[in-house]
Amino acid sequence: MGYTVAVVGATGAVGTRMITMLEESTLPIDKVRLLSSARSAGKVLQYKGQDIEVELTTEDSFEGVDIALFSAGGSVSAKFAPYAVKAGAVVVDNTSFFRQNPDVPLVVPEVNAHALDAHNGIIACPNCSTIQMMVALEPVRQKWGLDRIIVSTYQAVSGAGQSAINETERELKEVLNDGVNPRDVKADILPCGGDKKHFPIAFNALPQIDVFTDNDYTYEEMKMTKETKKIMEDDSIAVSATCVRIPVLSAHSESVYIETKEVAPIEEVKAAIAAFPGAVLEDDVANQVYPQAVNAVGSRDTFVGRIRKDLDAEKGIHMWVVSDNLLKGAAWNSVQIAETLHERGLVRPTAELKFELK
Ligand code: NAP
Ligand code: 3JN
Repeated sequence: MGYTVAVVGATGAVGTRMITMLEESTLPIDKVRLLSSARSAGKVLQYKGQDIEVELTTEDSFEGVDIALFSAGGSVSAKFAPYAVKAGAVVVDNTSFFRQNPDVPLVVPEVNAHALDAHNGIIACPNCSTIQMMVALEPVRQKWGLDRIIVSTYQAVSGAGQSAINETERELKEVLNDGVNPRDVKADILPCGGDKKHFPIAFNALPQIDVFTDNDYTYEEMKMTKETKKIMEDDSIAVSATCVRIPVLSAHSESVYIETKEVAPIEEVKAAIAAFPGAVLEDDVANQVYPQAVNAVGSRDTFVGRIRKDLDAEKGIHMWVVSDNLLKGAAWNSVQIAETLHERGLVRPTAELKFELK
């Protein structure tokens, strides 16, 4: 007997990639159910060449579901994930809603799969920017320890959903085809749907992803700080992030500076990263080999290069980290969590419901 797998948010930028990742998955799957809001209910999507009608998400949607992948925003997970657990499903949630809940493991399988053992029905998938940084840094942390991380991101617009992709494509066409000055392009979505002002992304770089918090960092930046500490199980690692949106459609790039606890020889750092599952070393500057967003699109791996010593700090190292934000950053990490749960015999109903039914 195989599993019944539900995808909540199946019509979105992440949800459509989840369907592809399930098509390619090693999970034994009998049935896939696709869920959305009333806007897309009734629409037909394909799974392995088979037509599947998208259903409206309700509290009763999860009867008979073994694994539910959620990617429809935090409020949808807050409302419906507990009903999925109550119905006997294991939820892999791709939103931030449960990430800091102490009853919820926050998992990048290559880094902390062991955290799955204690799950209570919901497992959180970290933010895309955190995930790729974890894959690059865990092999370094394991061998030399980590004192601090300073990261600047160069994030693709697909991280902000299908509407941001559409907005970027429209703006680029207006500038390139119609000769509109990028300053005069009308923006409705970016930098962030929930804030007061919107700015063009075409030919621009926006140092705002999500809204600002009280300390002048954005939520995206604070996610990187808090999620790193939880995944690496070490509150003492200092993490400061600057998150920037650039007019790339897919794959996030990151300039990462770290200070290790012990001095780490650069060639050994490269070897440790090259040997780590999910990480690919692309570092040969003599031949101009380094990770690039265009090459990472469609891959599940995280590409790491430009690894070099800081010019002044003995324990300082710089690197460039690139990964497909919709795959390892979201859909693949979620399906990989489901595969890992299956391999460990952890796809099972939860006896005690620890999450509030709203
Ligand atoms: P998107 O392209 O805007 O898609 C949103 C999806 O959610 C659509 O399928 C939409 O269905 C569905 N939805 C919206 N409201 C709903 C409701 N009330 N009930 C059921 N379904 C509903 O967004 P996306 O880029 O795929 O991202 C979706 C969510 O994934 C984000 O909000 C975020 O929480 C999470 N995410 C996480 C990461 C990460 O870093 N791990 C990255 C990106 C996104 P309709 O077609 O019916 O509108
Ligand atoms: O902007 C990006 O590149 C990543 C965005 C992720 C995102 C977008 C909307 C809501 C998230 C997330 O996963 O942290 C959320 C959210 O669930 O808070």
